[in-house]
Amino acid sequence: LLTPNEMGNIMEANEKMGKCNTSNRTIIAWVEEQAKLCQPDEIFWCDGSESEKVLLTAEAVDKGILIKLNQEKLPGCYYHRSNPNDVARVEQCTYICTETRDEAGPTNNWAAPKEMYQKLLGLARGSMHGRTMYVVPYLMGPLGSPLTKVGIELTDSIYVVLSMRIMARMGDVAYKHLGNRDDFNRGLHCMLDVNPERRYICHFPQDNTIISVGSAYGGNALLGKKCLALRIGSYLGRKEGWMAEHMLILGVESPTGEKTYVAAAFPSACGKTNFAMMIPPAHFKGWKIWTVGDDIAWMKPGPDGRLYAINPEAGYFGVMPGTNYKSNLNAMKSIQKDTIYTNVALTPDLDVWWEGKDGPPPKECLDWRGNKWTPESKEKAAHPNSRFAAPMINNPMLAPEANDPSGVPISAIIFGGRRADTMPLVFQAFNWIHGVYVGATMGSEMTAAAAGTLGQVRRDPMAMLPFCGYNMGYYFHHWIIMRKLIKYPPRIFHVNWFRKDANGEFLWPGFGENMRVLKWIVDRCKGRANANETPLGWVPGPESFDLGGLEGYTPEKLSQAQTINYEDWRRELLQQDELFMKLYSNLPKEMIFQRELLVSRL
Ligand code: GTP
Ligand code: SPV
Ligand code: MN
Repeated sequence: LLTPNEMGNIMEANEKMGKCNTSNRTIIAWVEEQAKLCQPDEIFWCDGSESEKVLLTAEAVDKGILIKLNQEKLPGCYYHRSNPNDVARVEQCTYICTETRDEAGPTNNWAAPKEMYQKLLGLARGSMHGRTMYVVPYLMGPLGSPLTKVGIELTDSIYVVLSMRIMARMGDVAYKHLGNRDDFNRGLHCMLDVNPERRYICHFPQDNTIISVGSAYGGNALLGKKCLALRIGSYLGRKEGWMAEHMLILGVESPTGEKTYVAAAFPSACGKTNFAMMIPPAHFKGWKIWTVGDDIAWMKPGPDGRLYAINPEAGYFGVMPGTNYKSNLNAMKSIQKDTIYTNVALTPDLDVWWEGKDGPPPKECLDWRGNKWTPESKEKAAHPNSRFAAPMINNPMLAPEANDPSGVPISAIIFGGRRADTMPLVFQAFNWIHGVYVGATMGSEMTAAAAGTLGQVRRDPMAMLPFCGYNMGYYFHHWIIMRKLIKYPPRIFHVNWFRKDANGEFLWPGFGENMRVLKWIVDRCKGRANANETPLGWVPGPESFDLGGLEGYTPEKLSQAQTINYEDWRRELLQQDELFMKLYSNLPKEMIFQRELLVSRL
């Protein structure tokens, strides 16, 4: 690490560092205006350079915001502990501020823009006294892609700046993409006193503006991710004829070199990162899975009539607990360098630990709160929503196409929830509209990714309940409309890795073994696998689902995982109705029709 002296030298050597580095007048005027409001002691304009990273990292370490980890084991890696009250997304403090309440719809918190601006500006006023305001320009999407968007985030958190530089293409590259245009997303992020009482994550889609105060947690504070790429993105997508989705993107390569791309929407902490980085079991010799993205997909019909997807991000903000060399080798390889670990445990030799890591727990360490922890402790050492932020270039199976401005053609869209019962392992929707219905009625148990009740099943349409930036009824309609714009629509599937038997054991081994399900899906898309019709959709025929090499797993267990229990489905239909009733006046009639069809098939 640099001494203050060396740091001074770098500063002197690079006089430009931190100085205004854009000639875009709209940006300069906007930053000045926000600075007048927040009154920081200093404005630091980020350029995304290596020397800037060195300087800001040193400052974060100096201020105790980051702890430098054991550089022999984890080069370039740092440790962060959040305020214990600030560990997850806060849906109850997240608002869509449109002119009318109807535009935000019944599934979002709504506030009138005027009133919310007033409240937020009141909170932001003078809030950066004694602090630095960082100007963080970033791209969501590869340089030069027509889908790519520019955002500028003003923040008084170095942790946010350093995380943004991992998660997005950050720095001068964004000014280059923008040129003299003024259609950038305006993001303001203020730490305030990190008090849940003064925490608001607010979106003003009509102004392309985000204001987030009182939290430094990823989904609340890294404004490019959920706020821009999903909430504002979905709003823009509806206006402009594309889709912003909470989906991973992966490429399946067959032994003959054929590549098939798949996008999958699972709710938060329900397996996207794991699926996107999956390693096929030995039985699938010559098969490879390439990661394009692990959380967000922007999709638009291409000139050849297929649906093309890009991953707007440049890094992975992944769930830490349960990540190990067996469950997710590529994630483990991705976090060995240049990674920020948040809210895991810290060992005496400055290594990190979390529940589910390979090997025995440390005899003693500091837990995510900084308290002494031993294996006898009752509390968890790592927070259940502890996370890593790692650059995607670390992933050995990163698809080169992740940087392709035109994206990848999607053959299948997969929906999936975390369901202990009711939902079979896999089925295929009969057609696009039926698939939209399957996505619209998705249910999933709540996880630690959001503050709230754990384990409760709730409706989470297309895994977008917390992320749809407008009325969910219009969103379903947009999905239906998109069918008309896509000549060769992807096939739609539903999966559930989490079904349990009467003893509470998973009925499906999951993780790498999900390749078996994926293989069937790919084969279906290519017209190579047979299927049986059920009331829910098509399911694998006995010869088309490969259980080879899966020791101790029987076809009986598979059929248990695939069971359609009619009692369960009567209950399921009632639960689906709760969401439909909420959306009643804006629900596309196609959804009601699909429901009637399902009832009659059941
Ligand atoms: P977000 O980053 O919150 O959007 O989550 P994600 O969808 O990327 O979830 P992730 O892949 O990080 O998985 C979250 C949890 O699900 C971890 O605890 C995993 O161990 C567990 N998980 C993932 N895949 C499987 C699976 O196939 N079977 C089982 N049983 N658990 C899984
Ligand atoms: C999720 O909760 O879906 C995440 C983590 O991917 S966060 O970006 O923090 O929202
Ligand atoms: Mn997510």
